[in-house]
Order: sequence, then C-alpha cells, then structure tokens
Amino acid sequence: RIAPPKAVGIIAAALSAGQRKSGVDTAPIVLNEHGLSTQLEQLGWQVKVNDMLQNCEPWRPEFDPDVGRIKEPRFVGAVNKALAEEVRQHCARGELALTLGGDHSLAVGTISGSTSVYGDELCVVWVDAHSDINSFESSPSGNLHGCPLAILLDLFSDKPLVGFEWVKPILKKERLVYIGLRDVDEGEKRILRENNIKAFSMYDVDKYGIGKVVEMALDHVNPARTLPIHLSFDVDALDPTVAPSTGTPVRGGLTFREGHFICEEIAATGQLVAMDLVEVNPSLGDKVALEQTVKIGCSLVRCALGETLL
Ligand code: 4U7
Ligand code: MN
Ligand code: MN
Ligand code: MN
Repeated sequence: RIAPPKAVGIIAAALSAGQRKSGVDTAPIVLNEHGLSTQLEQLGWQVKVNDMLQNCEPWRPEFDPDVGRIKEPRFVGAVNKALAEEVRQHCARGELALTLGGDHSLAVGTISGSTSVYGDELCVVWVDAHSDINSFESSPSGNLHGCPLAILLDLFSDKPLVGFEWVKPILKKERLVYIGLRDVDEGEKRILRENNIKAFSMYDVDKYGIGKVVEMALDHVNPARTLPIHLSFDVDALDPTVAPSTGTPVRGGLTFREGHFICEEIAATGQLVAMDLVEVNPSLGDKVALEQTVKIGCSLVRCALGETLL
C-alpha cells in the first residue's frame, strides 16, 4: 500500500450505570474476544487497544444520590470525563477513536473528546431506535443513556447536571442527524421539534429506502462530505431479530443490510474520525442471541472502517 497505515484506538468503555441492566459493561471484552482487533489489523489498520476504562469502578463515588429522577449522575459524569480525555488523545494523534460500550451515556464523553479536537465542524450520525435526548425534566426513567444528546447540546437544564459540569457545548444541533428512530418519548419529540433537529425514522427508511435516507442524512450534516464524522451506533437500531442481546429492544428496526449500508456509506466518505458501538449486552438472551449480536457488532465496525469498500 502507498498510503501510510491508518491507526485506530480501540477504547473499552465498561460503563453500565447509565441504565439498570447488568452485563452491558462486559461487551468490550466479549467483542475483543470475538477477534475485533485482529480483524481490524487484517484490514490494514494499526490497532492500539486502550483499556483505561475497561474497569470503571475506580471512578465510582462513595455517595451518589439521585438528582431529581436522574440516577448515578456523579459516577456516569466522572467516567465520561475520563473517557473524553482518552478520545481526545487518540483524535489528537490522528487516530480513529473507536469506543466499545457500555451504555449510550458514554457518548457524552466520546463526543466531548472528538469535538475538543475537531471543533464545531464535527458531524454526528446517531443510529438508534431511540433519540437519547431526554432532559432533566423529560426523562421518564432517570437513566442517563436516554439523555446524552440533551447534555451535549446544553438542553439538559438551567444549570449543569451534577457530575457533568465539565461538558463544553461544542456540538451544534445542525451537525446532528438521526437514523432508525421508532421509540421517541413525547418530551423528546417536543425537544426535537423545538430545536429543529433532523431525524430519519423507520418510517423514512420504509418510505425512501436506506440509500436515499443516508444520502439525505449526510446532505443535511455534511453537504460537501468534507467535514469529520462521528458515528454513534446503538445496536438497538437494528431489529431485535438481527441484534437481540440489547437492553431496550424495539421491534421494527433496521435489517442486517440496512445497518451495514449506513456504515459502508460513511466509510465511503473517508471522513470517519470516531465511532461508538454501544448497548451490546452479552448477559441478555441465549448463546445463539449473544453470538449473533457480537458478530454483527464486529461486522458493523469493520464495514465502517472500510472492509467492504472495493
Ligand atoms: B438507548 C427511554 F423512556 N427513552 O429515556 C429513556 F423509553 O441508549 C429509553 O437508546 C432510552 O438505548 C434508551 O429511558 C437509551 C425510555
Ligand atoms: Mn442509544
Ligand atoms: Mn437505543
Ligand atoms: Mn438500548
């Protein structure tokens, strides 16, 4: 090859305190045991494994009472602060920052890290059944994995949430786009409408087809395809028949090919600088379900990193 080897930092982020089901913290180890880092090396990537947050217990505070309905804000905030610094370092070295979750609250850290290097040009493509933009007032569950975008866009509340005082609102709402939504809370719908945030739901995937949806999504955030992209991929965007081992499955999701197509189109832009793969929970479902979910997680990452580009 003529081009210098591309490097990727694989950050294991064993965060589960953003939701209530145990096991999601074991996904990074299970994904790597399945051979993800070797697979990326075979694609020509130089792989650096970052296990700083493979165990999040050192960041757990002694005392972490709820704030309103919000659960474990100090713990989730502290892990995210540390994660932001790891992502920042990888991005600053020109490496692709690949974060393996863990629950989706970790996107506060990963996107804080990527925007700290790439600034407000950074585009976020959020692939999910859910819109993860609940505020302090709107969160029905108090689980922070339903809130990361409200925190990042500074829509969370009048004053920063305890534990998240360090977050800088660099991400612009014009640079955020969703694909795959089908379970959006009433409060979230209002937030999306009031802030004019672009979203392509499963309705749009049915109506226009995935090819047109991804084109429209990228046209919205990245019309000339010249801006850096952060892909935040929640496996529950996929249909539960395709990716069953996840904490908040919702029927009617993306097919195997639709999920991969999104990753392939983003790979084709050549602008991917960071990716999160979140909400794989190896403790949910039987052996077959787990095997299927871990396999698809690995192949989504490989596709986003160029496996199927000819
Ligand atoms: B995920 C929910 F109420 N919206 O806020 C909430 F439906 O990262 C679910 O997308 C959030 O998996 C799901 O708790 C968070 C609920
Ligand atoms: Mn999510
Ligand atoms: Mn989700
Ligand atoms: Mn979920």
